[in-house]
Amino acid sequence: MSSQRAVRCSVIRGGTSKGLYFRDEDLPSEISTRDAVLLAAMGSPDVRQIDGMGGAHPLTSKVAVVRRSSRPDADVDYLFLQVWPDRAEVSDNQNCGNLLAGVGPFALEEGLIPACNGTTDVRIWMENTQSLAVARIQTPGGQVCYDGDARIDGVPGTSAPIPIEFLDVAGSTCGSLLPTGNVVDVVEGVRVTCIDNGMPVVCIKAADLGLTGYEEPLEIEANSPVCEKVERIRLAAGPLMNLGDVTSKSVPKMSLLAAAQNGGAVATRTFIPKRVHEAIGVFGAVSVATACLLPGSVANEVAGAVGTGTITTIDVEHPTGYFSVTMDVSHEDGSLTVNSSALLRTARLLMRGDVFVPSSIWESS
Ligand code: NQM
Repeated sequence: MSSQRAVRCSVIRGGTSKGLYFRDEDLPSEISTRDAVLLAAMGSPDVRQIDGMGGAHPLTSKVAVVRRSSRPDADVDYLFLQVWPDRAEVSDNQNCGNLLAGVGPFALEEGLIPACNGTTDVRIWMENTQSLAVARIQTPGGQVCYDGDARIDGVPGTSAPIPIEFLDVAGSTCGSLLPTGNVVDVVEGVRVTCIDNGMPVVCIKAADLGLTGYEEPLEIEANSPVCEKVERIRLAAGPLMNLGDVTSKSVPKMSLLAAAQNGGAVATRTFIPKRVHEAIGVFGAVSVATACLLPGSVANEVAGAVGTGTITTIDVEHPTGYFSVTMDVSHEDGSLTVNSSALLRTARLLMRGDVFVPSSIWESS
């Protein structure tokens, strides 16, 4: 028997992240063995992930597991798994809207669903948050096309556009859009807005932590007093947001807000939750954009009067540009209902083949 086992997978850049995409049937069904295989595939735990495929950052140490869906309203099921670079842990407690962008192309390339001539709408059941997304993939002649003129900040060049729509992500992790029941809470002496429109996020004014909100991510990561304060707020906010003890969880994300600098609604620096994002996560941006529309929220105080119409586009600024979220909302008696959200991503298939893991790990179960 060979000492290494080949596991079929693809490497795809999805939005501003990158990960390994597996068909569900190609991974062990037993979860602890599956996680051991994924840790070995990525080279975790090791800050450099030198013995695996991971890119030594949470944004490049991600996994998508995809299968044909048995749901009548979906084509495929997508499970997102975060493989931590520096610890032997694989977690399913958050969704990832960036890897989501690669799910449609992967499903089509793998023949899990047929492609139309022109564009193909792929209905994706997001298992982590038990909610649906529809991604429109360019498929001229029935082939996935990656070339195009769509540009997203945080990725060089241009690619084929992948518009994605969400109908029902409000409260998908915490149970409600405002999980604490309040628009504003005071946590560890700091005013915050806790929100979940696809991702649990705590919005904080950067100025309340002594920052401008325009610092570079590495500069913020080097500021230990700020990082410690943000983590204390996160640990206290977790149970208030129905997330329980979040010590070793990747949620909630912590978004520090300041007045927009480049014509957007708000500027962000987002802890995910220990590293500071070079951009902002997809559902992170959707949640911050929603908070901007919420009268009385910390984000609304920073953003001012934005998006007064029913269908409105909010540009969330981040360290490498901005992220546009288009939202269909209704306001009634000061409360906000989100009917749908839509945004643009791109993706590109980078590699298809086998990743090798020690056979002993696969056989460990
Ligand atoms: O919020 C980073 C990313 C993400 C997740 C994060 C994401 C999302 O940029 O939907 O996309 O962990 O916040 O990929």
